[in-house]
Amino acid sequence: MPLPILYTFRRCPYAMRARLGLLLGQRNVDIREITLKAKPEALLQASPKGTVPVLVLSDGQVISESLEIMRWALSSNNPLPHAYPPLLGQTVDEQEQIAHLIHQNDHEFKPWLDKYKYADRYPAQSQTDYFRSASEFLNTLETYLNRHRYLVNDQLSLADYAIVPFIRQFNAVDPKRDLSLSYPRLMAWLNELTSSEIFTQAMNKYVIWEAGQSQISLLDINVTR
Ligand SMILES: N[C@@H](CCC(=O)N[C@@H](CS)C(=O)NCC(=O)O)C(=O)O
Repeated sequence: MPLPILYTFRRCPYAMRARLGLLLGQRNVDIREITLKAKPEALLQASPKGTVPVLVLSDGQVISESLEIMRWALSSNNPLPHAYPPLLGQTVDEQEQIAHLIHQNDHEFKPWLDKYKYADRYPAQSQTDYFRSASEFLNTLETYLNRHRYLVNDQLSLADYAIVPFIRQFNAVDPKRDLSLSYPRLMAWLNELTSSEIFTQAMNKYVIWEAGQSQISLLDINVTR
């Protein structure tokens, strides 16, 4: 049975989210690292909208949303389902909180993050204004982390893994700005998650895929290091 294929781009936080989900679920995939400037034909054929990540399952089914890839990776037909209820939320309330936080990240925070990161392309407001607008989400996360160790409760959930690549990107925009002064809990959370083994594994660098290249499997990290 061929492995599912993951089209991915290391600098894309959505793609990192998918890679984290697949690692959490211990789902092996054939990694195809791409660049957005030269998207391979095979990716566009699988998913004409042309965003990454895209997962092409062995039966041809295509999943082209990062959160759905995470959920697929942690779904109940997984060989280790007992490990996942805490990640997916154990109560309806937790499940709703996870979905709500990720929705806020993707639809409110991410557009501000892009403007803050590429402020020169968005001259309507200053970079400081974009920083301020984006910070509203950081305030929300800091409040949650004041209540418990991780975003939803004292255990890591899908929300932590789905959001951390975006906070990492935000924090990297201006290394001179010390976010730990205003967001001490959030920055401690960021450090903890980004120094974890699974994150390091997700950030592994791969050569850009070319048609005909031999398979590189996500779980076989010795091949890729
Ligand atoms: N909602 C999508 C968003 C994915 C997305 O926007 N990815 C960006 C890269 S971070 C992309 O592929 N953009 C296409 C392009 O820039 O051509 C998901 O969650 O997977």
